[in-house]
Amino acid sequence: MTMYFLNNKFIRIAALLVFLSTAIANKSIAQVISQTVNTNWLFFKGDTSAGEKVNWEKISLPHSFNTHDVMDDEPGYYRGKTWYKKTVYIPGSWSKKIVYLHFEGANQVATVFINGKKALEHIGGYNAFNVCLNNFVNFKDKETKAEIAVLVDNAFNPDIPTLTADFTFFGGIYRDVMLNAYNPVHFRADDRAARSLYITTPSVSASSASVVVRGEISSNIFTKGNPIIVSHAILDRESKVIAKKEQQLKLKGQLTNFSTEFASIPQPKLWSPEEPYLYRVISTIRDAETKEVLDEIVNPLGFRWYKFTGDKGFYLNGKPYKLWGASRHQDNMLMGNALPDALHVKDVRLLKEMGANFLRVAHYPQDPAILEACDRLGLLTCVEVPIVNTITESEAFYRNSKEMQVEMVRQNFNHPSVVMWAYMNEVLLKAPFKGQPERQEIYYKNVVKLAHSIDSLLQKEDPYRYTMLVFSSNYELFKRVGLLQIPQVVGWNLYNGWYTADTDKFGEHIDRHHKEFPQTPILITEYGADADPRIRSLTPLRFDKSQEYALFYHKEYIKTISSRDYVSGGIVWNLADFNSETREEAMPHINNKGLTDIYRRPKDIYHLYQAFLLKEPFIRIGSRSWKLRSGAAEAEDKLFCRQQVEIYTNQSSEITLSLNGKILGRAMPKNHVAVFEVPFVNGINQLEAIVGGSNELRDMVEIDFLLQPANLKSVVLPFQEINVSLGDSRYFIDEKLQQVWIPEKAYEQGSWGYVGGEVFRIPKSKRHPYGSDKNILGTDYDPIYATQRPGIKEFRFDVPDGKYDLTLHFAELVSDKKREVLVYNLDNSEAVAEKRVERIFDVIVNDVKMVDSLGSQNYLIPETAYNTRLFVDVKEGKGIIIRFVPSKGQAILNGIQLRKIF
Ligand code: GCB
Ligand code: CA
Repeated sequence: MTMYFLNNKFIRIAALLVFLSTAIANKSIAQVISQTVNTNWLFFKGDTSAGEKVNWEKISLPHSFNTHDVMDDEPGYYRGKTWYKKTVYIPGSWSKKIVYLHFEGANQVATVFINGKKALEHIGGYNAFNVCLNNFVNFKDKETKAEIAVLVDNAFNPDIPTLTADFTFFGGIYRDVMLNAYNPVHFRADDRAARSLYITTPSVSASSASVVVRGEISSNIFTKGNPIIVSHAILDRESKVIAKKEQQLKLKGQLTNFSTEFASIPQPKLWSPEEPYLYRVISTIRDAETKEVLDEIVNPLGFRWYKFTGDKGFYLNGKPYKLWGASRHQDNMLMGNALPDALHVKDVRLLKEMGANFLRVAHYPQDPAILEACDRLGLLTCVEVPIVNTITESEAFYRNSKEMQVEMVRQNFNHPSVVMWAYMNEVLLKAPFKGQPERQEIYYKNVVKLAHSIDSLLQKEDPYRYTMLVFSSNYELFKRVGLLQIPQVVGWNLYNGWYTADTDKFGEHIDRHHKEFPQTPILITEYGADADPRIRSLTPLRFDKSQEYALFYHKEYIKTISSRDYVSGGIVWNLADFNSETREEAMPHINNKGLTDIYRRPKDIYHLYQAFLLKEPFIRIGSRSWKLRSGAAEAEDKLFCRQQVEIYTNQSSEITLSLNGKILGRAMPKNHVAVFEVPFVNGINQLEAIVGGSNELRDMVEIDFLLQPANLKSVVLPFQEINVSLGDSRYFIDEKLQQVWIPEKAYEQGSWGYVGGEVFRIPKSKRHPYGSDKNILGTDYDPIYATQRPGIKEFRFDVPDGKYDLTLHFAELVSDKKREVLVYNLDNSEAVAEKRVERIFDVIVNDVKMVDSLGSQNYLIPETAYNTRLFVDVKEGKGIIIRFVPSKGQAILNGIQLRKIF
């Protein structure tokens, strides 16, 4: 008996083991296999059929073919056909699977060939697309090869947004490519390349939330009529199942719909930027008979409710909530748009660490890693399609625009961070048909018609989120044609104080809109000022590209936005400096409006926002990246130079600043900023700022100051070197050479400076206070060469005797080269035609004609840098006198450097 029982028990245990192991085996079958196929691709830049004998380059994805040609001095970059190819291996164990090749994005038209057959053409550079391999490959029980070739073309195409914009249309397969293997019965994988499973939360409150999960299941004709069970489990952060629903369905053949509602989840933990609590929804398909798991998907779920209002701005989870954040482009220095996920995530972190709560994913949908990070780290977002500046009045353009919109919504649907979909950016900025008013009215009508149809399409695709259209400053026009009245939220990109004078006009603009349309919610979707990370100024001016002007500008905007309840928030343009190939000015090809530079190193404005936004105690000494400084000693016996330093903090008590261990003074922060005059000494200056009593906070920086002697013959402070930018009132920091350029000044006895001439200004320029706005070719030191002193008579240095290294820098800034109106020029002024100037002059150094007949006939090629180094022996206490003697036109000088050798 005992024996029998034992045996029986043994059998039962054995049976259980068998059952468990098959259950585990079934589970593992259910796991969707999703793997990247990024390595070992072959690439060819050019127009050839796949397989032709050409030199293929070995590359890995993500890949762009415009990483370097967007930075060189040649205008334009490659926009045309390229080929990518790769052999993909389908293992024998996948012979019964449905296998998709999934592209996260390729710019901008991709045609995929599988084993030589055209499988798909996808239009648009910023959404995913996929192709089912089963239609082209005969899977076998042993490994099967598939030859993949992709024709990627980023040529201008009038039927495809974006047509023109202030960013670069990098071509390439620049995001991940995956192989995804499913069972024949699976959640649909080709709903515009999205998995067809859409989660909404129709009602959420602190006490209860509802959840609806709907979608489609794909299967084949052989499974028609088979019963399946679709279940959805909601798990909290601890992976505890808090709700579960299942429904039994019969497969209909190719597609079977499902929809499940969780009517009430009690006391949901809410998602917010401060507490981004994520639940997970695990959705499963099982065979109703065998209970075998056929497919399973996990999605994030966040419970939050929100509204945009006309009078009180945005509300999150029942409370007024001001949005602060930035827009973001997806490129990086010399990488184009081809970034590994880690760099995408890093950007989201940067924004989060600034204290922001909002990311505008501009001007196009970005890598999936972005929204995943926003869900996880807590940032609200909006995503938009890249209809920028203009449209084409063609059926194809309308169709492509709408198709992009649908792809965007479906592919990014299950992200709690997304609260808005947007669809046009400054769309009347470059309206065609200038001078044909009647034709232009028709164009406006077509834009309005497209806007209407996109807006209603969006509301149909996703009734739970807001629609937004983003406008530039031309209020009258947008209102008159009726565009302003279409979206649920109006986004304003306003640059008063940048492209146009006067920051005060910003407040007036939005107040007017609010007065005329009090019901319409307003978000400031863009504002910003260029700040070249190398340029500093103690006398900042609009368009001088200095970090200091950007600070002034942002302080003004923060004030205006935060003092108006009706404004939903302020979104800075842009998180980081980004590539815009057509740009010229101080840093050609780069838009410098970032809160960080293109390498993601924070600028001062980033720290200003930290002080303004962060909740945890914060203090930072401003201009921390201005570590190399220079200036003249106040007097021969006053061996210091006073310059201003700002301290940023969110504390409201007194700040103490000390220099090299000695207390300099105390100041109360006003609007998060305390200002100190620091008497910098020659060499290392250690600054330390301290705030607070018991919870003391401190910050320290070391600044290397090159103090110029007041009298160059000084023995206590001997002259070493000096770098001066002519026609300039800024400082230029050259980190590579560890040099600082300082602004020009007029000559004073005992010191240095120019004699004669005037500051170069662009005739009739409404923007640049001085200097040229051109890309100076052959140099990275554009700011030095773009400023100049025409008519200069002399430059003098009253240096002591010795041997000197003297470098003179010149660039002809005037030319008759025809210039295009720059795409990004928001003040819409035309390029002014110039007449070429002729000049010839000698440079005479201490009575020796060292440069004979420099001029337009030899080295002074318009818009091109020219410099020459000379060696000077100074004797008999005469110092250096450089005379510029013209024989035709005026002499010029753009920069000068002097270094004592011994
Ligand atoms: C804008 C555009 C953005 C530009 C920005 C600028 O209004 O929306 O794409 O980059 O201005 O910096 O000019
Ligand atoms: Ca200069």
